[in-house]
Amino acid sequence: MTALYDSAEAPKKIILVSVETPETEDAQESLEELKELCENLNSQVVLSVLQRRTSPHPATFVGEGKLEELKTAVENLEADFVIFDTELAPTQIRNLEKALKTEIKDRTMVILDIFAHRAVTAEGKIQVELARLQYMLPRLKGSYTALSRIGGFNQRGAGETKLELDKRRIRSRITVLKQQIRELQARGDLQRERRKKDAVTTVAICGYTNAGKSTLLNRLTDAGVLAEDKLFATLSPTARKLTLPDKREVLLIDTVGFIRRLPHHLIDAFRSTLDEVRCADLVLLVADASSPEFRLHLEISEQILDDLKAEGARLQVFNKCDLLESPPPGGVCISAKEGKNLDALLDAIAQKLPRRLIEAELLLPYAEVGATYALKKNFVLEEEFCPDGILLRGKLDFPTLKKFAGYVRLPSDWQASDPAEEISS
Ligand SMILES: Nc1nc2c(ncn2[C@@H]2O[C@H](COP(=O)(O)OP(=O)(O)OP(=O)(O)O)[C@@H](O)[C@H]2O)c(=O)[nH]1
Ligand SMILES: [Mg+2]
Repeated sequence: MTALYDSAEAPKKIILVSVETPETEDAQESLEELKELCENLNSQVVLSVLQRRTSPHPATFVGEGKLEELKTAVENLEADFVIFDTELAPTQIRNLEKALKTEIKDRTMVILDIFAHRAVTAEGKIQVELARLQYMLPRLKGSYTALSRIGGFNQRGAGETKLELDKRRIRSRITVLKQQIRELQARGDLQRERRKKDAVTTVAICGYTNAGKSTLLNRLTDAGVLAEDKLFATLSPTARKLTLPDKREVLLIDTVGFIRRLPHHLIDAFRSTLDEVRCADLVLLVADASSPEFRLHLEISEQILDDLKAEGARLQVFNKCDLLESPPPGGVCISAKEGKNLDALLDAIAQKLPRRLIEAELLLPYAEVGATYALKKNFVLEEEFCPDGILLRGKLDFPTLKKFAGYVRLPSDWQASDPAEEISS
């Protein structure tokens, strides 16, 4: 399995193949997307083939006749790869390699190649390596060159014993990587636990790849995150503090993009990254509204969020509205690039975010009595006049709690990590 690169070398010639069945009605759109994925890896698609069948052929994905056509096309067009828009079974790869006499890839492999190429942080690299190895392990026999991109495995001649040895090495590498990922996950859990204790509210920016998520984070917080016109530019989460119009501070988190048929190995391997999304109080579902497919992109993103069991509220954000004549209905329309309508977005975020209320007592000296009016109006349930001040009991939000920190008396059994009662603000 040779990886595709987006380097300066001559583009690889590629033939794309898909099968449309009654179950896969979006085959054409998915094929277009695969083409874009390949072009992100410096490849030139020389032919796209879509076959309609009631179901994919179990042995070769496409039917016999189509296979013959493909064989001729590979020869005539001198294709370097034939890429199938699906996740092929190991035996299908073997059969296809034998029949077409060229290297075979599938959609999962292309996505893994992109991720491998984009991974910069140590965390990203571990996650991608695990996903790749898990994907490759059952496919090793069919494609012996699979190991060429993985460090630490030297390739001598092929052979059953060597293959078994490599498999064992890969398995033990997988065990090591899984352990490292568990540690990352534990670190993430700890961080979230601490945030919860400090009543920090988190907002995750999610959505299809290239929707403008990193651009939005940069625009709102000067984060300086890499934002580029390429798929999966961001793999590791970046968090920055953001102050909302109502003075609340939240943590805004940019993270990995989604795509249809996101390989499940990647979802598993990126669990620690995706935990940020799963646990966020609010998810901003950003879509590129200038794409004719953006409603579908939103649907796919929502589906992935459901699969992840994302807990937070959701807010649809239609980005790139600078490219549109009239804004589409149903979401907050913005232009992250041009900074348009961001005030409305911030207001919508504040409105959607649950306000955490913490039960507390305040012993306010009589000199501070002026503050009681605002407090009583918003939070106070009871008041009592004591010799050294007014004792107020009620539920406060975190900014107020911070403001009056010097006067606050929390109940003795109160713990900051208690799930504070939440109401919609
Ligand atoms: N016209 C226009 N382009 C935008 C806007 N927002 C982002 N872009 C462009 O869209 C491309 C992708 O932006 P990113 O911010 O990297 O997108 P992303 O969602 O973070 O993408 P991944 O990290 O790859 O998932 C870049 O070329 C941006 O300049 C916008 O409001 N209008
Ligand atoms: Mg990004």
